[in-house]
Amino acid sequence: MLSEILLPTFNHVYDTGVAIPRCVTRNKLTRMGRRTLLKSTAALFGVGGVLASASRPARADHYDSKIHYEPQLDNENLAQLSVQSHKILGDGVKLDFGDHDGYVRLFADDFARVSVTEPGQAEYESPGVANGLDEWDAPTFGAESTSERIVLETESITVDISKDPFGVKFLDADGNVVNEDYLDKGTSGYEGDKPYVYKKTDENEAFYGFGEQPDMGFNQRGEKLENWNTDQYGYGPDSDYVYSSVPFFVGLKDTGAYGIFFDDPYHSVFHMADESDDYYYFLADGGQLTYYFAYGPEVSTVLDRYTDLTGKIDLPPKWGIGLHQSKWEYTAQEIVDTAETYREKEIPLDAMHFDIDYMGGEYNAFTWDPDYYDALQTLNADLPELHSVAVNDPGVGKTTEVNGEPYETYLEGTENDYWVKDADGDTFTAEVWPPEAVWPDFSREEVRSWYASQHDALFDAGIDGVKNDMGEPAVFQKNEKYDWTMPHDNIHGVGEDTIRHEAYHNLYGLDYARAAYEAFEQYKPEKRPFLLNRNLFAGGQRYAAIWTGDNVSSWEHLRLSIPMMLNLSVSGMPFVGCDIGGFVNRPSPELFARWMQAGAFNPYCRNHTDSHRKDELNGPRNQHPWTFGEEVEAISKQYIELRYRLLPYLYNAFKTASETGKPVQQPLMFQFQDDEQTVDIDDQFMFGDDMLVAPVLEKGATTREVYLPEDEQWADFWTDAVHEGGQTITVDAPLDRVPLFVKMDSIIPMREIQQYTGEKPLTMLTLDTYLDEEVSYSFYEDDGETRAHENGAYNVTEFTVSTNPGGVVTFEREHEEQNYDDSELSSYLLKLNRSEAPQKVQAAAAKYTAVDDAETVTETSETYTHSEEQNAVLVHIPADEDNAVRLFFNGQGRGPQGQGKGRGH
Ligand code: MIG
Repeated sequence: MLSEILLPTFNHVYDTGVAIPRCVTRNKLTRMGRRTLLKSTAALFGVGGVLASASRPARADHYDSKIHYEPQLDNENLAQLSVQSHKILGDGVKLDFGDHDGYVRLFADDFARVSVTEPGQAEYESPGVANGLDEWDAPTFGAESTSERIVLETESITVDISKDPFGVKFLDADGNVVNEDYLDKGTSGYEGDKPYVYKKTDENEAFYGFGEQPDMGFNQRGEKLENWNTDQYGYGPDSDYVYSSVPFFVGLKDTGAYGIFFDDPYHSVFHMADESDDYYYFLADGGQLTYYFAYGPEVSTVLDRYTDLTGKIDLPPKWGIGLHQSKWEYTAQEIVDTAETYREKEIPLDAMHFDIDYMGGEYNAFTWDPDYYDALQTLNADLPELHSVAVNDPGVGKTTEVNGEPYETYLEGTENDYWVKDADGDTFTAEVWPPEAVWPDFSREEVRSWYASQHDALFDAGIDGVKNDMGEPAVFQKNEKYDWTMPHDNIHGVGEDTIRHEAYHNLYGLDYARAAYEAFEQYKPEKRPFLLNRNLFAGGQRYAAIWTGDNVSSWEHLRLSIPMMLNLSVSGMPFVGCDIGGFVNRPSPELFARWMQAGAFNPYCRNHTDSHRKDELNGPRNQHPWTFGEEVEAISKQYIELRYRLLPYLYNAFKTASETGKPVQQPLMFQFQDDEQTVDIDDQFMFGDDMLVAPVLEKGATTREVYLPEDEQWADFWTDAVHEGGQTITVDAPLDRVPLFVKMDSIIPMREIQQYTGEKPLTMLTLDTYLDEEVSYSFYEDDGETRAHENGAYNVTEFTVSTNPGGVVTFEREHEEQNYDDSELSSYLLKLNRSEAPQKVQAAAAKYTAVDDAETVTETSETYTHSEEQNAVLVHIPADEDNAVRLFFNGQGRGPQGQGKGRGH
């Protein structure tokens, strides 16, 4: 019974072996009142009066298994479409199937869309699409038809359409079939209301993407994947779906890569050769059959096209990619204390999160609990550089007053009739964090703008960023078709434009993000937004970063986080992170250290954990770097510092992501798709283009196997040893070491450690250089926080370092763009790794001075030294040096070691 929902039960035992208690009924809690409960809970757990904030216990439903409804096809009843007539259009062809229409549109010479519609119906473009058909210029193409086929041909692809049965085949310019309908069961079309497509596959084809999937494997061949946004507390590899939906995937086979985006927000299911090695298929519970096909053959081209369609990320503010610290049910004082402890311990930190505890009354969005409001003022006064992020929930408390004041959000929304309706057309009311809540109908533009305008309550208080939670939307109730959300027959929209919840469900979070994004445009137009969403649809990357929700502090989840983030990255969402340390339960010291080491390389880097309720049962009260003893603290600090040292490199990777959709955290197959060994690797990744990270994911491990992709040489970041690619090596990985490699011929731009991203201007850029033959790097710089870069206020400097005959290494820099006037970058510290001492260094005829130690080089322009310890040459080059700088080595060709292919260490 709904009214007797229980607290967490012992049925959920995580691999820490600790069960979560089920003891008190919800009814009893309500009767007891929250404050009483807090006291008694605190007494029970022996934590004294520390739980000062309002708190309602985690709900049983969170832990319960949910109904699993899954749309399925009746295979006996598939469509048999055939083309009866057709008409060539300016950008493709219109097909007449009699009872349906069809369109194949060419968006670009390597990008097409296939739709099957009701007769006369327009082709569907979901709100996930940022740049629809109108934004593209049709490519030049040739069209031919015979009685059997219609063939459209662009410079890159041929679309070969068979008329009877209707089937679509994509070929590359050499005539190889890249992708083709599987026609043995019928044609693509509709089974009842369900659109579907069957495609041929062969055994060697791999599949990636599919948005947020809680699967241990990265390659999804052989898997069934579903998309239905669901609040899945403590999800695991057996969960059917989690918080976000991206019905897009990349197929990789001998002809290269291609992508398919099934633009249908209904509950969708992808059967990726799970039933047969000959075919895969995808379907949805309703909606229109519309999918996009992007031809590679490079994975990067596919992602670029897909994000041309659905949008790229905004370049984040720098503080958004520093470390964030968070916890549900910090007391107000703990938020301040935690931030201050970071500073005392000199562990870099950019942002503190205010979880829902800050809200006034019973979790009323856009109101404040006075204690938390005061804490924010204290933080902003004492640590003005620190940023703050407020967690928001879409459920608006059905109450006319909060803190004795009129609750404007509820009152205005009600007056304007902005809430989602139930099947009868009445305002839908249910429990979420507020005991009775209503939900803004984000499908309506005026509701989004109004909702955006509510954010002054956060921004005026001094909040900088927003984390949108619970937008699946999560609702604390069971239903007929799907649990823990709205009933599927709720209604969104007004007038002619109404749709049922099940048609809109997967878009709710996207439009929630869109509304919050608009809040930044309304109130902080100059600044870049920082918005983090749990719940998105395809295209959500253009509004928000994403984190993978309520993971668990377990080794399994540390391992799981990597393929989850990689597949999100391949789904157009490169600004991704997981709760470092795990959300549910508490990690062991070893697990925390390993997670911090891996998490320092997450594109979005946040330590976050669950409420105090489970502390006393499952481990320490908090999950801070210093919670687990000195050793773990030192390790955490070391890796957080490394992230901050790598900030110029990381920020540049974000810049590229914002331009091309390229992942910041890349699966190995992204750059090395021709190396078959990489296709299944799900426990390693590239951090940016040049660093390979192989986190330790096993309890007790002190070594780890690392696969190094072929046709490259790889330098061990810690030892400088160079290894040939195309082999698996075993490396030492004591607790303080994450295996880390740098591709030879790369420059990693780095800087000094800061306590937060804007602490010190960038005056000296270290160019950590791993030279084999020649390397170039384009370094991007801007103010890191405003939108001025969108109007050109940025600099791009290209560095080239090359080896030349006669033992000369040449450094050159070229200013490619110089429109950011506030740059204070005045020198480069060239660090040429794996090098012996040069005889001399000079720029044109001007000789640089040899000095004894690294410190003097750092301080003095036009000097250099050789460091035995670092096995590197350091050269201090002024930024206005227009001449090439040459390093002359003794004799013939005795420059950096590792020069020339195949020289090991
Ligand atoms: O129902 O705001 O995923 O990050 O701390 C749980 C409290 C609500 C779930 C989020 C988590 C957040 C928590 N929220």
